[in-house]
Amino acid sequence: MNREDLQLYFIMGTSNVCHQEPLTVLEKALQAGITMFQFREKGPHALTGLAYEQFARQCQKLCQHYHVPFIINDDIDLAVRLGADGVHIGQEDVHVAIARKKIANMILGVSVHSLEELQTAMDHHADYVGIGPIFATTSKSDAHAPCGTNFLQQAHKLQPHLPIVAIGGINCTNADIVFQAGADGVAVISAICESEDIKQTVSMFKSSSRIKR
Ligand code: 3NM
Repeated sequence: MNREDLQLYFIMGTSNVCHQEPLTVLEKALQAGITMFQFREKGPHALTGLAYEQFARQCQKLCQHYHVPFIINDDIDLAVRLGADGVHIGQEDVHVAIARKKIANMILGVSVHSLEELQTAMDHHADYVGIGPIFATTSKSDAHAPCGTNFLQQAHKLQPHLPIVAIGGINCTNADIVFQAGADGVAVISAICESEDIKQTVSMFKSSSRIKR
């Protein structure tokens, strides 16, 4: 994985999309130039069983067509079964060491909220870390309180070679703040799922990323 892959990291599940077909939204986002995709099927109405796996496979096929890494949230077994490009985990869900063991050659992304969690992610060779929520978000029911950019700045200074993606409440107008704070990329759900013009939204994010320090 290159750190450039994190530039505009789109995350989606069926519950994040209301007015269009989820696969249509994903394809528009891929056409517009997202650089990474995370399959995150969560929430009370999330697909399960066969429908869940079929939807994951359809998302994977689209990502492969556009040569964009396909990452699965939390479900390591599904990622292995599908031959996904990687997995993203929260440290409260599964221990990083266990995840790394199961997916030795795949991309491993890990959420970190403290210096201790950052060290654990480093110790077990996470390929990138996710830091957030930077701003308030309504897309994750159990999100921590917004943390602003201080921890992001601190993590970037301590580990300048570690790829970092910022997440939580990020949109076209505040993305420049997180790029300036040292993020390699922004991970977004609602900014793209709720966009009326995905192509324009993606290009606005991409111009924000050019001001990275
Ligand atoms: N993880 P939006 S915040 C999936 O802080 C997720 O770890 C977060 O959605 C974290 O771009 C979040 O709509 C939701 O705010 C991001």
